[in-house]
Amino acid sequence: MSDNTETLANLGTEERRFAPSADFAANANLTAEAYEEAAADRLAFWEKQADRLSWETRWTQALDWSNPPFAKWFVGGKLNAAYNCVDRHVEDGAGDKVAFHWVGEPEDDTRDITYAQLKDEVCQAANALAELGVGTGDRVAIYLPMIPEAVVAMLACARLGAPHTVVFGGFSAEALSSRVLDCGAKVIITADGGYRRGAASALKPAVDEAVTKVEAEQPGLVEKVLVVRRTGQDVAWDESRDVWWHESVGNASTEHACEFFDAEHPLYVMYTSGTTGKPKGILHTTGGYLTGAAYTHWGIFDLKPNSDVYWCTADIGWVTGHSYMVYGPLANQATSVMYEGTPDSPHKGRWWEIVQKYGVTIFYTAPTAIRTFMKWGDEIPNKFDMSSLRLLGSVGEPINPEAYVWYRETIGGGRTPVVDTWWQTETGAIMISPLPGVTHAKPGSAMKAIPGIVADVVNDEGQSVPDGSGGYLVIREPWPSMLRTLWGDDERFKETYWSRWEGMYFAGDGAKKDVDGDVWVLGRVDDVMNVSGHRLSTTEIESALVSHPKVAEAAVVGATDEMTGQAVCAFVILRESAGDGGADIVQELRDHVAKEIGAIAKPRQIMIVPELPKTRSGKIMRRLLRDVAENREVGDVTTLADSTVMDLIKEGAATST
Ligand code: 6R9
Repeated sequence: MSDNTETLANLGTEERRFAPSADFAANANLTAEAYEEAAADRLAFWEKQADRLSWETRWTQALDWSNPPFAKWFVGGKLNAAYNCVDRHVEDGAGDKVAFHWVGEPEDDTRDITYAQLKDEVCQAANALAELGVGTGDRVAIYLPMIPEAVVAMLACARLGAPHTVVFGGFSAEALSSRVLDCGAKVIITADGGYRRGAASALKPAVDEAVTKVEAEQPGLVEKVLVVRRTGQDVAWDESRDVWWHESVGNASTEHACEFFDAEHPLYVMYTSGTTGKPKGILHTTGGYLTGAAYTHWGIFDLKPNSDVYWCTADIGWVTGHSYMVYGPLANQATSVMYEGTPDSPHKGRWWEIVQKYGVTIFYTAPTAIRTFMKWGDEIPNKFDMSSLRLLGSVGEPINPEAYVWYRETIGGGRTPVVDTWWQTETGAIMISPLPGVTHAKPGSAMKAIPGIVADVVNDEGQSVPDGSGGYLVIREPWPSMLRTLWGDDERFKETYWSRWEGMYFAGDGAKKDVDGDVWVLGRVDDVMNVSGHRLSTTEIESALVSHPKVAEAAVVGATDEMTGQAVCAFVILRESAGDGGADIVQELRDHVAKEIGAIAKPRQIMIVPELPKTRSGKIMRRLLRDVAENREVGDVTTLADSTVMDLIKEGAATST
């Protein structure tokens, strides 16, 4: 990436800065001193963070890095993750405190769950799972909608030392079976169905199909399927295998003595989605992971456990749902909102209505959602009182500066810091982010590695690039919540993340350091296009397009081009207020990109489309757009949240180029 400095120079010239208010800064959990403290003695800093947890046996060594890249953190320490998330808060007298305000998709279907109730349910589920034969080290697959039982199931597994693998409820039977086979899960926890956009949709048939597939490959692997009755719809039933949750968990004792496990005991396996090839089972272990989740949730979200109401909109089947809906907030004794449905059901103001009703103070979502709300227009959020909000977060993709500013102004009322948090399934917890009480944030930049993390941007040779240049984003030192390996595949772990440069973790993102040394994540390196020998970032052009007042959302891909190597192809969703954009919309947008970035970045082709293809975790699947741009048969769409969008896009593309 050494030849790209001239084009990348356009990114990061953002002049706007958003500083926290004096009041926010004065009361912030994390202060600027933390950078110095961590730089002076990184391991001591992490040991201090590990002290946020309750340990049955204290560790003897903070880090064992004698066999890199296989790290051991808090060596010799013993703890139980579920105890840390639930029991200890009840023991501390917080049993009556609400852990979750659960909001079901049907409007009157809500439930407040206190820490004491959560403890009882987790104990019951742990007893029931033990009864079904789940012991320490056994794997359990969880395939559930966003209902409280999903959290209970995860914590019950953690309590037993049985690593869970949560599979997003929208994934197919195929995806479920491949994950069950890969990690060898003996029990699957599921539901009859869930609610989506006002209707019950079945889940159990996908599990039945998955079990049939698993049986064909590894007979007898799946011993039991534990089924939550959520919708009451009819289900096929296998008497020898299927067990109702309300019968087994419902009748189990609320007393369960927990065992304490080694800090490095596996906590969960999370499969990464959206890419081709066999899914990668990212393994997280107990002590380090929980330390990372608790520390970042406390520091980056500035959590005040006795006054905040925190809401992370991620699905539990995604790593963000693990670290910032379950483990981080519960370890910190937070009160959270958990919502089952989609943002537009039964109306497009549902999220803001929930913010108003529960007085949400901290809100964490993804850029794709923010851009969708931008498209729907300000009138919708403006109808609700959201003055309780004091901090906003973003994760999952680079956030375009315009979306950032809209989020801060329209949702945050111009008062809330916005933390743009960069991290990955593999990193377990936030790595690069503004500190909400310290950083003068730039819209579009994740800013700096948080205290305790040593990140850098390097060139092809692995050398640190100077400020003002682009390259590859790497992490130079191990950190507690790092993945420990890929489930059952140490070689692939080494090869995938650690082989490019000696001693550095690299997981595929390109980034730029601006003149101040702040980091701008450019997206996956395979999203970096090469047009006539110039490297252009898809994100940079998308941001330019989104900064046009008629544009709500844009996705850019590099399509093979005989003349230029790659050519820029853009797919654009217009804001509702822009109507059809007018007869000259394509020319107008091309000129706008030329003005914002330079003629080199002018899209060869701009297609006005009604939707973009996204994975269930909200990432745009550029691979599919590339198929359209290159006039190819569209490839595998099984990981799309809605597989019909490709038809809409192809129609749109045919009429608008
Ligand atoms: C947490 C999560 C990881 C990839 C990552 C990067 C992209 C995430 C980002 C971001 C720019 C941010 N990403 N956060 N890019 N700015 N704030 O999303 O995990 O699903 O594993 O995705 O997402 O490309 O490499 P995961």
